Amino acid sequence: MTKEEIKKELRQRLRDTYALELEDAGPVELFYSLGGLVKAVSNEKWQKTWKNYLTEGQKQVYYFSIEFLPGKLLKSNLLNLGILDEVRTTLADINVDLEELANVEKDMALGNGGLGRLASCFMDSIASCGLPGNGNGIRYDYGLFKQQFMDGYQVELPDEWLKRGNVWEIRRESKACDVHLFGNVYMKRLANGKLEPVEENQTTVRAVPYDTGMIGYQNGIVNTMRLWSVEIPVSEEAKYHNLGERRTIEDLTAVLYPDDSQESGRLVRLAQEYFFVSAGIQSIIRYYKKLNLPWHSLSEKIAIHINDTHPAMCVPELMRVLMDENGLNWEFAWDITVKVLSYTNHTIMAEALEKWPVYLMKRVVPRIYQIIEEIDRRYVMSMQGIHPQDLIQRTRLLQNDQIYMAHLAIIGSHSTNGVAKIHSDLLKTIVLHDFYVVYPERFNNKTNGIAERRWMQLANEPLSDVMDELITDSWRKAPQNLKLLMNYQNDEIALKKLREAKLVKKEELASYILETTGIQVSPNAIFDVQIKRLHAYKRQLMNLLHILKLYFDIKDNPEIDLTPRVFIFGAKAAPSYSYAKSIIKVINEAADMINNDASLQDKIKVVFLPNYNVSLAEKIIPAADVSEQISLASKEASGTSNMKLMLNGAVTIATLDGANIEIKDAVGDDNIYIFGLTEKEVYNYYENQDYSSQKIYDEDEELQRILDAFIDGTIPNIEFEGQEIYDSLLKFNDEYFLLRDFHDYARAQEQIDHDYKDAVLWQKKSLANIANAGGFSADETVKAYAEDIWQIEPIFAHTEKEGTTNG
Ligand code: CR1
Repeated sequence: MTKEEIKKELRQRLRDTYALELEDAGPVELFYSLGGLVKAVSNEKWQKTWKNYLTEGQKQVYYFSIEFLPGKLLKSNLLNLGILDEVRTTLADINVDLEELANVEKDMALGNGGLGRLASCFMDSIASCGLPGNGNGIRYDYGLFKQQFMDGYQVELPDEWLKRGNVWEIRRESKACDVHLFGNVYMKRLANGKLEPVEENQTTVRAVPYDTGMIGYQNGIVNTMRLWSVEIPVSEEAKYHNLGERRTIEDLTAVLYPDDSQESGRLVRLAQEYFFVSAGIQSIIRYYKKLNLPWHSLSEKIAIHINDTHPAMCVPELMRVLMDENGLNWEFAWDITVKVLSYTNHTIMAEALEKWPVYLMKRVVPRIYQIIEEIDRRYVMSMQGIHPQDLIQRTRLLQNDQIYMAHLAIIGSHSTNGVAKIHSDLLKTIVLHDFYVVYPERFNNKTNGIAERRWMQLANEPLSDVMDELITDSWRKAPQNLKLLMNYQNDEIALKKLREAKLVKKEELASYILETTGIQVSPNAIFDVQIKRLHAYKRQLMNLLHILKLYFDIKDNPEIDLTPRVFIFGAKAAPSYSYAKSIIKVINEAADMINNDASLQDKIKVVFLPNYNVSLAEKIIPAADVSEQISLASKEASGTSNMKLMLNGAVTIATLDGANIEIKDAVGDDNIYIFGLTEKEVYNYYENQDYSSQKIYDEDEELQRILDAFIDGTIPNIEFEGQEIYDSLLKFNDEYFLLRDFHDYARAQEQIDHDYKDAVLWQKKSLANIANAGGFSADETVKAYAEDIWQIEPIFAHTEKEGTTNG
């Protein structure tokens, strides 16, 4: 598209939709008009892509996830379509700033954290690698809550992301389907002697899909993310003349459960899970039937991925559709189901491993429960004589009137993977060891990855420009090529350029901090960043303990030689997770105390930025010098902010946990700061039960002073929260070993303080991090899924073989 064409199109759209001339339009009208234009450009490719999949009979994967966190899409779509620069300069010609338009868009925040963002990085990478893959999820009316602080407390406001409408989606009413909930089911004997399930008194809801194009990076591919929204079917409307009853149905897809740690136990959540699973499976089978192939070929055309256990009902639902709706027998349907499905585990935290009470499952999806019971019965039967009784009992689906959803996903699929090497090993050796004994061939590792396009090309243009200059722009298509940067490790001019690029982003963040919080920070200070969900195991509190240590150090010795540091936090706490909310409150109060104490001479500052989300991450990450990855070893399955921060040249301070270990291997010991207990040492404590935080406290004056600050009035306004935290660390024996790891953490921090003073030394470390981040590209991750688990091929490879080109 030429500049003139872009202008002409924009003018036309502004007139048609808003009755406005270009000159009179505001950012909102301009954003929607530009969005419409972008959509028109990508729709053509979208249509070609899906028609191509259909005619070529390509095997496709469907990635089922209850969360997707795409963030804003305007710039990402422009980048991937290859028209970002043209559009930016065209707008500049008419005195419009693309950034201002981009800011109009609301973040699509249909997820809580890492799991949802991973799903969206995968969508970007799947399309960018030319892989035939689609997302399947829920179109929540309200995304993750908007976080504000009032008197230091987190308050949760509704996220009205759809208020102005969503330019990217297409409502596809013709692809809607019915989903049945509740009622009862019994088995009826037919004339031929067969048993057939009869379902009665069900509630039927309509699942309407909204499709969003997932645009590949400059390759002509546009895949589909399909999100389902609930509606009352026209045929049922009369039943819901009562407005209250209407609402109960419409509420099914109203909100995202803002809780990634505790299973909410709510009926609506279970109904949500079944809703998007059933709609997704039905639409896939409808598509498959168009291909006119025998059932045994299903697994050659379709792969379905279960992202964490929330979509685990894919197992019984696919069985139901194959048997009840298409007449297949159990054995045949089971064989197909296992071949089609695969599952990723994202956590070993017990509270996040879903278990549903039998009574609830029976009530919400009675037929699905029947199938689950039968899967359980057959599993137990098939293992008799092969495995010991106690193992069979531990691995079955039904235990203590509960359904173990991870067991369902493992038994009903052909692949179970963890998300980093250590995590996958822990699954095999400890958490899912019994299953590893039963199905060793099903277990594998796929270390998480990130979409460099968003986290470097879009989020950090100054750094991207330096890259182009130093190593040419080949890294934009092939992130592995970032490695070439290693050639500049001893090039002082290159190092200086990298430092200057970082400074630009630090200045931008400093202005943002001033605007949003009123806190003045110096871009010359170390920007030390911890951004992730607020959770005890992630140990934001240990970060605070160290900040308090520095506070006392300065108080005791105002002349102390500290490199000025700004500690930056971004984190939302689940609304029901009161301990996490208390941590937010104490960090905010400590921040106030520190930021307003002139005697500290700005040596340390603490900033808790509200409403951490994808867009805020794009502001913080490029400005970070230090990346805090300090979870208790064994608890963080992988982490992905660690990869994004590394890519942007932050140096990591970390425990040997999740993907930190692989980051350490990639950058080398000199370019990362490792501290703390190892996973083995943690498990030793569990085994020997000999950890005593009280003992550590009693023998350690420094820790006494720091912990006492929570209850002796040193930190103001935290009478309740301070006591709660103090008790968690002493009375309740410090579940995540903060006191045990504290001094080693402080030692590593002191080393950072020291090393940062040597600008060249530091910049070398930073460079090594950028250069070695290519290995954590989600492109590599999804290619590994495609080859090992889904058995799907890129469309290019396919079309090349056929000798055709692809537009
Ligand atoms: C893990 O805690 C991981 C992401 C994506 C999270 C985090 O370490 O990077 O998944 N797990 O794999 C999760 O949200 C419900 O579980």
